[in-house]
Amino acid sequence: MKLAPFHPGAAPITLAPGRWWVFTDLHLDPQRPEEVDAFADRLGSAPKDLAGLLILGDLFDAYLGPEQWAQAGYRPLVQALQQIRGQVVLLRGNRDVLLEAKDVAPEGWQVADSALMATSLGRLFFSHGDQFCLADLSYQRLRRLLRRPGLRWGLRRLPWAWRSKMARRLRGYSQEVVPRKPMDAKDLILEAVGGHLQSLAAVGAVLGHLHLHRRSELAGGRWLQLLPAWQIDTEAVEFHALAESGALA
Ligand SMILES: [Mn+2]
Repeated sequence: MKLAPFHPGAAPITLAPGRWWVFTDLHLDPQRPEEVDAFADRLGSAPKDLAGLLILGDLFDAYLGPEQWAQAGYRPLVQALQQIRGQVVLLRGNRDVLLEAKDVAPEGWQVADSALMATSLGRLFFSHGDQFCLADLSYQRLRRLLRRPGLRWGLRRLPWAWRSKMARRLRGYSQEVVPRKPMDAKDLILEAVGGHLQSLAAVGAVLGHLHLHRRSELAGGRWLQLLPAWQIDTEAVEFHALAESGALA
């Protein structure tokens, strides 16, 4: 099987100690306001002592640019994020690949591609996960293209209507009807996940993207946990972060 080369991308950020709430693949869209409201309500029940909220990508069904945060349909989401007392960390998915740190910096929220957390289990790696889907060669080509700064700069400056049309084309018909259907897991290369964990001295990876709930054991006692796509009744997955010991880089 021919595989695309793995690109680790920017270095992961490190998550602060304390309780973290994790969600992935919400695919929120103002066309489905009941879902935006349901997620906002869920965030409204966040514990007061939360260290942070971590979204593993695809918060949006499509992120077209910073204007989106001001859209009326997303107001409940924005207000709920503003109420979170801890940090808000948004990891980029393939549907919100155009998200930039500066878009949410005024709110004090962070944007990254991946994050590390020290836990009692060992160090955990969090990311969207599409970077490991190396058997999908055409997708990996598109993914690299969409991460070129010049192209991103240009796309973000296209008229809004053009960007909306492009997003609809990229989604395709079936995805539009079933936005969170499970994806083909054979594209995810477990060896690439294991190798990346080893390079980060991490024991486990927690990823989304495939919309599957699945645990895989990897070489060297390492493991991969895939989290399923959010649904209206999905509760947060909670992790407890410890302070990184001096021994960890
Ligand atoms: Mn995805």
